Amino acid sequence: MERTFLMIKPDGVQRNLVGEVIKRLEAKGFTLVGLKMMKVSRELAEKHYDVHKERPFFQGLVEFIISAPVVAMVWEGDGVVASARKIIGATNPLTAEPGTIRGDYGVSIGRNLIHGSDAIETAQREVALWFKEEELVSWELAIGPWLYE
Ligand code: DAT
Ligand code: MG
Repeated sequence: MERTFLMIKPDGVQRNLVGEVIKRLEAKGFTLVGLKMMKVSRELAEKHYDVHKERPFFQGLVEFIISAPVVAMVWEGDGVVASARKIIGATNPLTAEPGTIRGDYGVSIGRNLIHGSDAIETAQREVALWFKEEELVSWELAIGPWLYE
């Protein structure tokens, strides 16, 4: 089953949006299979954002991610990688559509509340980077037949 990695960034935690984010993904019908609050180490933040290491915002981004706790999550479901990106919205909250998390709650690109894996291969890498296998719980939604034909 497809899985994606989502992280509520320090601003999302400080703004008390943890419940709101989880609510949206749960209500959609995806399954939460991993969840932990953590202070992120510099090493992990740098690895996570490795693709951006040459960008001018990289250092500030890493400092921000390690500045306060985050909530790391793994969600499961058919098409969850792309669908979660839609629920999250565009990178810049000012252009993100209303109805998306960033579109509803954010005003600046450096405070866009949440991270979501951008492709299936990225998701596999990020899930493995953030979670140990034993921290992930496979379980079946009892309402499965009411979600999937
Ligand atoms: P996304 O988080 O939508 O996948 P990304 O991978 O392009 O976006 O960038 C990772 C994060 O880096 C993004 O969530 C916020 C920050 N960021 C991106 N572009 C930025 C910019 N021009 N200025 C400041 N921060 C930026
Ligand atoms: Mg990205």
